[in-house]
Amino acid sequence: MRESQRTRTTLETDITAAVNLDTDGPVDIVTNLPLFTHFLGAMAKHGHVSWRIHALGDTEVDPHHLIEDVGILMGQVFREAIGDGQGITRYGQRYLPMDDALVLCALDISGRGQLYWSGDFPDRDINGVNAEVWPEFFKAFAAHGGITLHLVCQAGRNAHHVYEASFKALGQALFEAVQVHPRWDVPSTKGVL
Ligand SMILES: [Mn+2]
Repeated sequence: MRESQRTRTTLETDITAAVNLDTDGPVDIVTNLPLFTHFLGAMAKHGHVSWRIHALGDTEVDPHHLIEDVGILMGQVFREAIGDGQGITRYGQRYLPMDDALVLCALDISGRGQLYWSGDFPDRDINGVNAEVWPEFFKAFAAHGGITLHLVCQAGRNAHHVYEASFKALGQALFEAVQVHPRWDVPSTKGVL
């Protein structure tokens, strides 16, 4: 089984994150920001991966700390679970529609973590959470997961739909990228990711 777990406690957040890439469940996500819990649950459900995340953050200050730090920890356990990447597809992509929203996610488990965020992501609050925090999650996850991550908002007016579609698209693209082919070795001409 490709799995990993980590706990990280700072003065701003207290987080335990665990992943198992080789099973659909359990999915167990608890945070003190229900909207974020909802989005992470969608990512896990549609990613067919067992994510267990228990996270508390100082959201009374700003949801930013919680959202970024969960991204950091999820990236770290993902990278540990992938290991040397023996036999993985490496690339994954998904166009994810959700009513008016259409989001493209294309990613490469490259070892070089970087978010490329483009298109017309709505700049509107959802239930008091400012839209500027969402790219911070994806940026932290990409950086610490060693993932080249493109997210492109192709269409969408409703912020809830667009950002939920982004989490689902990431889940689905990751599912494709982590699939293992028994005949493949490490999918890099360099021999390492
Ligand atoms: Mn929703």
